Amino acid sequence: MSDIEIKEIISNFRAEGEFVCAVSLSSGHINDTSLVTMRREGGSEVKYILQRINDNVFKRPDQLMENYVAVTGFIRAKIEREGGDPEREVINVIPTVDGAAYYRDSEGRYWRVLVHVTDSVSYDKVERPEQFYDSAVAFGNFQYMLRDYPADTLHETIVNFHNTPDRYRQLMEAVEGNAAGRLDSVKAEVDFAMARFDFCHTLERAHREGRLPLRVTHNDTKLNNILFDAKTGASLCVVDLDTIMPGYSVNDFGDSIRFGATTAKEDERDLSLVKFDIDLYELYVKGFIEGAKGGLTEGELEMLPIGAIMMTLECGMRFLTDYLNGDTYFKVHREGHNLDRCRNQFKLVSDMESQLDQMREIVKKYSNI
Ligand code: GN1
Ligand code: MG
Repeated sequence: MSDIEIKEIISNFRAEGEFVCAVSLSSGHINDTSLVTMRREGGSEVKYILQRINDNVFKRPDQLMENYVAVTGFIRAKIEREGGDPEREVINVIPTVDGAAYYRDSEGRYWRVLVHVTDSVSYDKVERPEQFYDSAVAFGNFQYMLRDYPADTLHETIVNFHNTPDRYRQLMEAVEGNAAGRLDSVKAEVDFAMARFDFCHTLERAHREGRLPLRVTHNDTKLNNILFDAKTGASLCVVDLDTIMPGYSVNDFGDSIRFGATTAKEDERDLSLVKFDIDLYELYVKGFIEGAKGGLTEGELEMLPIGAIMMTLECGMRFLTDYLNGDTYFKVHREGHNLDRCRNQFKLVSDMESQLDQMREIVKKYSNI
């Protein structure tokens, strides 16, 4: 997007200062994000995050922003009460000049502006083990902070988002449709998923049987959705709140393990470099349980390892589905990108399955189940 376009869009928000420049940030798979620099009178600079909300993925951006504002407001009030720093420990939404949470341009596109947290960084891969531990405490604490949030007032921004049986069904539909004509090249991956049809139902079953409660969950707990302080290295806040919905805590746990407890990035093609890292898993278990401050039930603790396998399998199936559909959902940056991501995730699933007993032992070590 051009600077001129960005300048015009941001002028509709209560952002301070005059537009200086914008750079595009490309790590997300869904929304388009730019970092915009503005200059205040007097010369000091202030930075904002401008995002175009992907309304192909999020059908109701208005509801999404309603969740966003309500949840960040709820967290901010708690931080203020506890004497924290509400500028750095929670994301702040800049309203439009009319006081709305998002702006709709003449082409019908949806935009939002967030305050950029100064001197903050995020990581696509664990660089130091402590980062992963800190992110675990942060996500565990996020769960804890929202424990008394009225979950039934939240909109379901993507229906059935982490409903694994439904993701399986979507995969079978994509296999059936073979829209991009790629089915022949992914027989092994489809078989891999089909062999786990029954497993896909494990969490839904546990929920029906009363062993897994519904919580307010983040649903995209990747390491790169945590901001760290660039100077001290401490974790600051949880970002990317688009998919906050009622869900299972074990899935929030599991998505972090999928993305972080591995020896390679999510799209590494050389599978000999992709291994489940059980030491990082252990660090995360410790941090998540600590961060949740005793708030997890016995059933939840027992099912943490299953959550890890489930989220990894589900994500792999989603990548495979998108590959079969012709890459219509996730942003791709090279030929076969979604298939590479799928194979990477399935390799991790196999690793975790073979270490399930150890994964369970580790949970026992840090909890009293
Ligand atoms: C997407 O937008 P981003 O990159 O944080 C996706 C997640 C996937 C993830 C895989 C709304 O997250 O569910 O786990 O890619 N978000 C949505 O990296 O589908
Ligand atoms: Mg993200």
